[in-house]
Amino acid sequence: MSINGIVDLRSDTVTPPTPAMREAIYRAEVGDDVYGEDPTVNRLEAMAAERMGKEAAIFVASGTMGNLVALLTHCGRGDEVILGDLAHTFLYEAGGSAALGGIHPRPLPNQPDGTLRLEEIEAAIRPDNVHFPRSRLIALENTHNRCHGAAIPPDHFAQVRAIADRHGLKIHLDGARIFNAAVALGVDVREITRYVDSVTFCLSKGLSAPVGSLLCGPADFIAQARRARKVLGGGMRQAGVLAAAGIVALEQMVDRLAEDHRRARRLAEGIAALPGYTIDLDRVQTNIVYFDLAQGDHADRLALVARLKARGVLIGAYPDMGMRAVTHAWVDDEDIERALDALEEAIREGEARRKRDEG
Ligand code: TLP
Repeated sequence: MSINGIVDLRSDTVTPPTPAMREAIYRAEVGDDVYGEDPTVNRLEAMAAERMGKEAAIFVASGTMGNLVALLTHCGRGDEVILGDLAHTFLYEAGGSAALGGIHPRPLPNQPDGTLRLEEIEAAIRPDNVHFPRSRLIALENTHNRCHGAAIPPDHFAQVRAIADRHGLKIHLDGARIFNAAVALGVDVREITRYVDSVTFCLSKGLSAPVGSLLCGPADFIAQARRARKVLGGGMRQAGVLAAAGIVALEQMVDRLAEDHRRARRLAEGIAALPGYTIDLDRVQTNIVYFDLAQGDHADRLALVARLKARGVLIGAYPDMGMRAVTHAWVDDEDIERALDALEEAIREGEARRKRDEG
């Protein structure tokens, strides 16, 4: 399959729209969404709310915007959000909630399975004291990107909910890949989302839509979120052309995520069988595969990335996380074998070069 002949495993965000999405985009009925008059956006929002088991939903430009709108709606200036130190919201969203909302982050160590320790959450909640920020929100993530795409089971959310209720806190879930979690765990997505007040999920990752995410929650929360989205410049007018692809994503692209997980597993097992790489197979649960070079530093990773690119295979390299490959709808079984062949050849070439340079 591949994208323009390239096996692009850098992320599931690279996915172009499917032919069915392009057709739906072409045919989309549109109106001015800032007036609430885009029928396609309205339909997508209703579908999203229903799928997440929430009263209402709002279409936003990206996962980052969905999380930011959620945090701005839950918290005021000087309020505190408790979240994982490996959370996407903490690491990769440009500090938006602090920069734009004056929201104070309280990072706790993410466990390898993506969870937070319950006793650490409890201990992080501030007593009412003039010296402290007000603890307002707990933000979780599922699947957990930096924790190797871990799918976190519903009982963790039930336990965090009990703590939040005891202290009058809200819970937001960054569910950018919530459908990957539900498919991997074999549960309805609502089994997870029932424990959180708000959830963001992305159409533009494994579901293959070109643009967009949904923030879902109670009707009054979403009404307020519309103001926060407007402040951020996210009122998108005839956004029905984008929402149309999102509707196809929800209708056609959820159940097939199991295929991406199966291919990620095949890729991971293939890498484990190759010399020169290390991988923890137990941590591969969904469509994200982290692995690393058995030897070498980040410059060696970048050299490997370049050798893979020359073979038409794109893979990510991170100074603190090693290498990452993400499967998605535009990667088929053949592409996985092609990637494994390229990984084998590229490491051999690197080895040969090193020997030549040494002697
Ligand atoms: N993740 C991207 C990069 O930003 C790292 C990726 O390639 O995985 N939450 C989670 C858990 C995410 O992984 C991402 C994107 C987002 C939020 C942000 O979504 P977008 O890119 O739509 O703003």
